[in-house]
Amino acid sequence: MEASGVDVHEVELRRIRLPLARPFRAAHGTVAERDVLLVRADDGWAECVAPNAPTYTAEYTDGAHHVLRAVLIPRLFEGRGLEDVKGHAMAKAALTTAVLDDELRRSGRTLAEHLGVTRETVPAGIVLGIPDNGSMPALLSEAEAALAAGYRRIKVKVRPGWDVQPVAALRHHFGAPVDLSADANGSYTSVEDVELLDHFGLTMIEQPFAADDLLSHMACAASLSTPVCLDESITSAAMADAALAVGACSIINVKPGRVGGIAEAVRVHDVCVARGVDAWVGGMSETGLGRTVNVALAGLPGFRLPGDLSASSRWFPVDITAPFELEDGMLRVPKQVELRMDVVEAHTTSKEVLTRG
Ligand code: NPG
Repeated sequence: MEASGVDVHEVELRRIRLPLARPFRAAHGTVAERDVLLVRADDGWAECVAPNAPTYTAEYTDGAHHVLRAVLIPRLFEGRGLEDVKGHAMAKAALTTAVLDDELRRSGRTLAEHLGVTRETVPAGIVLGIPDNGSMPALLSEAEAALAAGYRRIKVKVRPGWDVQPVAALRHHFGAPVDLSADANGSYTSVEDVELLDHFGLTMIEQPFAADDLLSHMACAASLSTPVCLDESITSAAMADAALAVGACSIINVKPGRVGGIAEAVRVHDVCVARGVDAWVGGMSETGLGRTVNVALAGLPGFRLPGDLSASSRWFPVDITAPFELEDGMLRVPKQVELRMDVVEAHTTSKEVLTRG
């Protein structure tokens, strides 16, 4: 499953700046454009999902760029594994995914084929950020447009002070059948505050407490009837197994970048299947390149809930691949994806190539 990279001759690190369709605000900050690090290993490409700033987890674009250049790529060229390097999951994921993409291109296979995915489409879900000035009409009209577009699930970003009111408004406005979740990105410090969200028939409450606060998640999962989902806390298959074993959550959000690559993401999926719990694929406002990985992965049978998998236009007016589009609330599992090199070039802010030997 893990790509070896023994044959890779050169690795390119390219930074591009892509404006978002509109600023996105969550408990971990506001982003108006993405500073994306693209990694090319010979003919294979991957997107490093590290955000601009280290406010979601510790990783961020400049840090990932540095560790790739100074540590990970030299190790790849020396034929040493990346396992001895602690942390830096998103940087490792980008490099191993680029190497895998190179191997798949050479063997003419798609990522879905590599993963054994046979589903042709996966359900799409959308995330609504915290609107400017906490405007409720703005939130409701965004949700309205999302449902009209066919999204199968709505997730709303919450934080203390922006929680009960938006969740109640969405539930009241759209009624019980709408699949609604809330994501706190670790912004709560008391179980009582999270309990206020327990009366709206949410499909889940995601990551109410800090990533390392498993005890509060256990207390929360025990006291709420709404299922608790973990995102930032789940850094590996072992953590997923542990969090489920101690009852810190009953649903897991899987992001290949957050867990260190596609192979580990599959292992997290397998842990969820073995424990019979629901899982879904998260998103990090990826370009079409990262979205390709997420949508293919979401085709695995254990991903039974709609993920944070949106049409490209939700995030980018101009994307670096052909855009993903909704088809009756579903996204098509991609075949081979080509980069639009003219768009990549037009948005490039830096480029460097490291060569073996
Ligand atoms: O649909 O791609 C998407 C974005 C989903 O809200 C989303 N992601 O906290 O999970 C998150 C959040 C995120 C975005 C995290 C960017 C980090 C970076």
